[in-house]
Amino acid sequence: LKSSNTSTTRCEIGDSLEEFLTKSTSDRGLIRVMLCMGEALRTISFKVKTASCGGTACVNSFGDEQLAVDVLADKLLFEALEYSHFCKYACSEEVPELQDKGGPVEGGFSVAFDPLDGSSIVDTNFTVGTIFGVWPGDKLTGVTGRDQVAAAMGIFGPRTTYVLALKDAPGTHEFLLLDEGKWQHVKDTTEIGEGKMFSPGNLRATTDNPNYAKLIDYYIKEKYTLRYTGGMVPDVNQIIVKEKGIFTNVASPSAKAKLRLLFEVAPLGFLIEKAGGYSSDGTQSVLDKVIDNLDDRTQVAYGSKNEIIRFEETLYGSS
Ligand code: AHM
Ligand code: MG
Repeated sequence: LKSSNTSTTRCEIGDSLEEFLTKSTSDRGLIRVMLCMGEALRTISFKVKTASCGGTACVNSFGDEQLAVDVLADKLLFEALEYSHFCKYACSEEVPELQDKGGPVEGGFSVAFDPLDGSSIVDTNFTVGTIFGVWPGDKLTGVTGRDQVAAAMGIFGPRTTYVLALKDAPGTHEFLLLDEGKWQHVKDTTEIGEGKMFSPGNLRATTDNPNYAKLIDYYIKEKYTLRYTGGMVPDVNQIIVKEKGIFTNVASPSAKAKLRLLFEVAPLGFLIEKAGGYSSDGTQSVLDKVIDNLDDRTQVAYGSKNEIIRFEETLYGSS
């Protein structure tokens, strides 16, 4: 792995999270934000294992009210950002309003997150995850995904991983949560190659989006392997880990775009593009879309270069 342009030290597989971050960027504030978020992810991973209810608070066998796991994750992430002392505004998909966390504007960051993407599939024991993007200063609107200085996802499956990318360092990097509670650097991804694997979201849109139906027919005819969990975090993570494939979530008049640009699509776009992959809303990279409102939604595809070219050509006849 090549080190960042701000440091001459080589990052190595096996490094701790702190070692990796210190070698990858000289921005102490950003290191602090990423470490604090790592602490929150570790706690969320334990809570996901035992908190049994999604959506609303529930009562345990002792009669105590327990927070639903998505609400708890939300709280832990806001607290971690405040504790970092470098977060100006924090904003969550759960309540899309800016919260002032007291950090500086100059040298500080604003962070948008989806605390627990796929919280409705916790009880079925599917993999779920946290998604977040880090922007410099105090703006989360009027900016694009390309303005991010870092993005990450926490993945709570058979393994707990923290997958992150920094603007200053090449590649997207996977950290594994070890038994002793430390994050260890286990994988770099710098290229997404070609391979017949598809992950098709919002298939109900194929009923009144004939071009999406045509794209899906192509995957079937070409004998692509179907790998879709209904959780965007594991579905996108498999592209980074397997270094191939495509994820689509396409809209139609009757099945509108659901995924949020700020909280989900832009951070995952940053991770995919830093990993050597491509993203598209049908006509352009999702990283070039201006975030006008905190709640903006979009259709999206992530994948290898040729898959994204095919996606754009099939949907709109250009790329
Ligand atoms: P959520 O943020 O409410 O959990 O919804 C996002 C999830 C994504 O993880 C997934 O790709 C998508 O919703 C699936 O949606 P659907 O089941 O409606 O097709
Ligand atoms: Mg979500």
